[in-house]
Amino acid sequence: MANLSFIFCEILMILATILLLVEPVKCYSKQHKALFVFGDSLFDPGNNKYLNDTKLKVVATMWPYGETYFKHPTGRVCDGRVVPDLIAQFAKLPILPPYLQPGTHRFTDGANFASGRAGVLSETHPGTIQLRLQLSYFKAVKESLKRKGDEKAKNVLNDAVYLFSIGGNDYFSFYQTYPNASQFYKGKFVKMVIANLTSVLKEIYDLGGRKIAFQNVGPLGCIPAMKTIDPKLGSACADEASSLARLHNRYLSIVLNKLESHLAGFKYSIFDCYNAFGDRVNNPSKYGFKEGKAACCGSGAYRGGNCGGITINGTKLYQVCSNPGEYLWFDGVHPTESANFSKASLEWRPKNHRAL
Ligand SMILES: *[C@@H]1O[C@H](CO)[C@@H](O)[C@H](O)[C@H]1NC(C)=O
Ligand SMILES: *[C@@H]1O[C@H](CO)[C@@H](O)[C@H](O)[C@H]1NC(C)=O
Ligand SMILES: *[C@@H]1O[C@H](CO)[C@@H](O)[C@H](O)[C@H]1NC(C)=O
Ligand SMILES: *[C@@H]1O[C@H](CO)[C@@H](O)[C@H](O)[C@H]1NC(C)=O
Ligand SMILES: CC(=O)N[C@H]1CO[C@H](CO)[C@@H](O)[C@@H]1O
Repeated sequence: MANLSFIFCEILMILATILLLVEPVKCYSKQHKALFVFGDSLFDPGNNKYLNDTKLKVVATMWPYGETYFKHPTGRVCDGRVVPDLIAQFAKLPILPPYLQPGTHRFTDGANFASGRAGVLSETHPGTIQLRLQLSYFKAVKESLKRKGDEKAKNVLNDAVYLFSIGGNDYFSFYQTYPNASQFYKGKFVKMVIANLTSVLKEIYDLGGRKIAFQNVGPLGCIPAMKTIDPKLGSACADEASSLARLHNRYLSIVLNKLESHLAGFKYSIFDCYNAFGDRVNNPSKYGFKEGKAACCGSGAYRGGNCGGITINGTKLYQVCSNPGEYLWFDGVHPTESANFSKASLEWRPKNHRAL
């Protein structure tokens, strides 16, 4: 099944907007802040189109991906904009192009390195831009900014917001390989993912990054794809998969808290995607959705598979809903653009966040 991970990011969007805009504007600089984006398909604006691996390339380059906003497939695994696009628009920044897109880039706006199917660990879907490779691209961006002057580069990097959505693919792969792993083994795996993630965060700090905004891992067991993979689930979620996300999220907040107390100037914020999304799956109408369990596009139980897949003699093997705005999920794994910011201000609960 396709790219994994998760999100529901309306709240993160608002949060990051607040981070970008509310901080007092320094008088010497009229420039907006940069946004650096690390992550998986939930944040990928089309980087995978430029990968060498053809299997990874084709994902989301077919209709109906892109139908709502861009009117053509862009490589985003969504009907419209993904979260970093919306955050950029909120913050009056241009939408960041994929980092791998050929041509010149204005890195003073930031860069988006996210890659569908990517994970924290290099073993997770090799061929994607896994987190360490994203970090090496960020280092190259820093070098490029330094050509405009060290001080300038330092200011851009210190003031920037670093957005993350990562981990879902590591756990989805782990779950598919070891559906019945023991508590001990699950704990070991989560600790390994977190240790790798922590070392990347420390390097970003050493390179000048200060403000980190995380979307935590969503309820993996509740994606429509899970119901297609295991039809016995019916409308229920696969709790074994979600339990990995819960464990990861618990460690993630501990680690970020530790980093904040040890590293001068380090600040973070977590959008609790797990609970925000879990609640929408079960109570879609509370949030203005008609359908929280089945996807808009796909085949099989709950349309969990094969969105945008092959056509045989003119007949598609999947169905597409006519109003993605009524659905929480666009395909078996990814939310619709409508899982968007409209109600975000109501949902934003400051107690769940640490304002940057
Ligand atoms: C694709 O392959 C070329 C040639 O091996 C290599 O230079 C390039 O870095 C690769 N691109 C990516 C995104 O891995
Ligand atoms: C995992 O455990 C469940 C019951 O808890 C069982 O039905 C299933 O067959 C097991 N799967 C594997 C691959 O062992
Ligand atoms: C990162 O993950 C690899 C497996 O991909 C593991 O061997 C290594 O020990 C981890 N690194 C850290 C710092 O934990
Ligand atoms: C597609 O159409 C051709 C010609 O009508 C036919 O020979 C072929 O069997 C069809 N393929 C499938 C998979 O239905
Ligand atoms: C479900 C939902 O809230 N959809 C909204 C998403 O945002 C657009 C505006 O960008 C609204 O028109 C939708 O109603």
